[in-house]
Amino acid sequence: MKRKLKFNGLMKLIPILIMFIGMYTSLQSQTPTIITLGSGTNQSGAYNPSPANVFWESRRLQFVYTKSEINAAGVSGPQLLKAIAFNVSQAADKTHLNYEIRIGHTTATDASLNITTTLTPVYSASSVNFNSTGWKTFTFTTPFQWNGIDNIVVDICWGVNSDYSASGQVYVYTPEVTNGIGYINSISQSMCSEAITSSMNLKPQAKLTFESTAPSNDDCSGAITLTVNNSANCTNPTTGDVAGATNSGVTGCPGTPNDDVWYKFVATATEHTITVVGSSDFDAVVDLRSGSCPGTSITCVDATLEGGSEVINATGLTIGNTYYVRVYHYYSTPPETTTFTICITTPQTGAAPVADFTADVTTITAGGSVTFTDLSSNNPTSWNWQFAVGAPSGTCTPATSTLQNRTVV
Ligand SMILES: [Ca+2]
Ligand SMILES: [Ca+2]
Repeated sequence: MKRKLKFNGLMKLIPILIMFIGMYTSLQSQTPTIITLGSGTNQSGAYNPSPANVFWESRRLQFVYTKSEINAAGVSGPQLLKAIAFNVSQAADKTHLNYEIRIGHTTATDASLNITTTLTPVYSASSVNFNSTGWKTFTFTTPFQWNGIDNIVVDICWGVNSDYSASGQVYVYTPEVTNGIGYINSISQSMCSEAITSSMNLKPQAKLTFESTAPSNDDCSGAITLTVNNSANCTNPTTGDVAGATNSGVTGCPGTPNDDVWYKFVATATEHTITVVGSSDFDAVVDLRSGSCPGTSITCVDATLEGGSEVINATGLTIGNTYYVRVYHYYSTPPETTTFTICITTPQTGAAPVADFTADVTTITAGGSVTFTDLSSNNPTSWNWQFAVGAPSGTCTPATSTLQNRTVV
């Protein structure tokens, strides 16, 4: 009896623990993630290049944070990079003028060469002071959309400052990183457009603030409604995108669903065809589900590779019921192209349509109207109504119609 009670208590605890873990995971995906890159007590030096140094009136700097070190710190892209902070070890006693931070994607892993990639301006200020030690944060006016694939180059320039001194240091990677920072200096003109010419082993420690860019249909509750095509032709495809999507915690299909997105449709026939066509690098996995969110899997398909078409021929559907479709990229690493198209069509069974209809009233007076509603089976694609008045004979308006449903006077 005692063992049984203990067992029951444990069984109650497990769902509560699972609930808390679930809440924590969903909260985590909504809030910014701040990671710290680099550690140790090495400093950049009173004369050397760093984001805080004021020994030269104008400087341009470049340094690279790699995808692998960002991933290792717990962030997988694509994500929005919203802020960067540097750990000031010695305050600068002069002011930086015209301070610019630009960010770009690069395959370079260090600053040994001038990096010529497209740079996005993310922060600009007419003056900046590194007048105290500790973390100095720059919150971007334009966040940078990191693709999650390339490394990130940070490009900083300023000047021309009105004065200089041998001050302004930051903590750098310890042990030192070869070619950790690239630079070019001037005492008299802005270096912002000049190519980097030199490098030192002084990669600044940094805190990067990322934010998830999850799409609205990242979870089942945000499933996007799809238009059902009533023929076998797809005239209303919907374009989807898994960029920024996260794991919805639903298992049971092939591959890694760490970027699944959700759709839903209302069955208008007992059979529908679901077709998902991946873009060039997108290897789709498609999961058809019934019931309330997240539902129960009816079937998964994963018959083709990148850029292929995945097709589910669903049968035995209940007309009027809502079905969910989950789509994701097979691999755990993000695809280079994140989009696909999805379409719901209605196969034509080959059986001839059987005409049937209903009318809202069966007895009317002269001048009254009747609404006829189509009840034909086997998915007719066209209609041809002929309306006439019996005894005493007369005419209807209209006398004929090709609409599916029609009101007649
Ligand atoms: Ca998801
Ligand atoms: Ca596939």
